[in-house]
Amino acid sequence: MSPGLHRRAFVGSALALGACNRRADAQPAPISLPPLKSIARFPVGACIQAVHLQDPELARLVVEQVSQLTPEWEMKMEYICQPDGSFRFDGPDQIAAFARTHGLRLFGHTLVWYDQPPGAFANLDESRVRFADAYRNYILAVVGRYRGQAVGWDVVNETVEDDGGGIRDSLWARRLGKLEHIVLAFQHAREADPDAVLFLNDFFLETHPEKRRAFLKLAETLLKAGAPLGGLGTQTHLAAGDQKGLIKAAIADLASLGLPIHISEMDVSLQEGGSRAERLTRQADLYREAAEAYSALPARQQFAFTMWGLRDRESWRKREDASDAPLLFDVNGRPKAAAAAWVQGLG
Ligand code: 9MR
Repeated sequence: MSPGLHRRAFVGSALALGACNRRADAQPAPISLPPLKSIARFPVGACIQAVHLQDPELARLVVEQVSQLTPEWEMKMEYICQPDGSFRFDGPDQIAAFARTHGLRLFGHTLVWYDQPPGAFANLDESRVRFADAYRNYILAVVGRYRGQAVGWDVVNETVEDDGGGIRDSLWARRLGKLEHIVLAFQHAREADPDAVLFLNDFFLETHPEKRRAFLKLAETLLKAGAPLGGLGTQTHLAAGDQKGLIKAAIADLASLGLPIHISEMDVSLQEGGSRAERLTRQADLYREAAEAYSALPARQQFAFTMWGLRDRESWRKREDASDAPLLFDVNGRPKAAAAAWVQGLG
């Protein structure tokens, strides 16, 4: 059976079952899908926290469904960098070990984030350690530790202003320079790992075209400055009320530079957009559109498609609003209509 037929047969039966049940006004029928990674032509990722791996059902779902893991927070400065300036790696090491054991790719997230300047950096005694040296040392230590395993890194996260105005203010920008701290971060990451693909990653690139323009302009500036930028990450945190067509336009636009594209954190919140049933339909439509748009890219630009979690139970958005359900699998790990739509979008 060709992969296409395989995919269509499963999706067809899932959608047909759903339709029968709507007529009977019963509980939605269970949706049966092949593992996402078995039918996508590109790596499929999910974020994870080390503590979540203690749940055997979630661990099983992860191994079954995805081929790449992004640590949800344990590779960030807020976790690694301790108040006295020392580093801890127990959480990210557990995730890296799990990925190795199960043959999954590891993706590093994230080295420099305006939102996470730890006290150790903010209060650095520059008479003892230069800020620029501490910055380089941090990046070398973190990237170097996973060298040979991490296939890529979000080197700089969320650095573009939402109104497209330019590079955000941050501790890093103030101390090292707005553009300079970004160029340096890419250079240090490259020094630590010659093979990892180095990403600029941001959010709202679908819903805010002016931000997308600024993001692309920054990418071009970095390339001209000789920064080893290797890919563009679009987080793709959407809401069910978001307009149709935004994802396709964004992916096509982002791909115009020719760099690999990572859909790096997709989820679709139900917090806005009509009745609950309408929101679930819109959610499925957006997942389908994302899979279609990503599938349309040339293979060399398909780095990976990552969801910001697999089960609704672990989603950061559910922690903010208990009624939210932004992911492909419900709280019990059963595939939702959104999962069937995503599979359908693969073509
Ligand atoms: O989902 C993550 C949540 O568990 C963390 O508490 C939070 C702060 O570290 O970060 C969340 O992930 C964010 C990601 O790192 C960057 N893009 C936005 C994500 C959702 O806030």
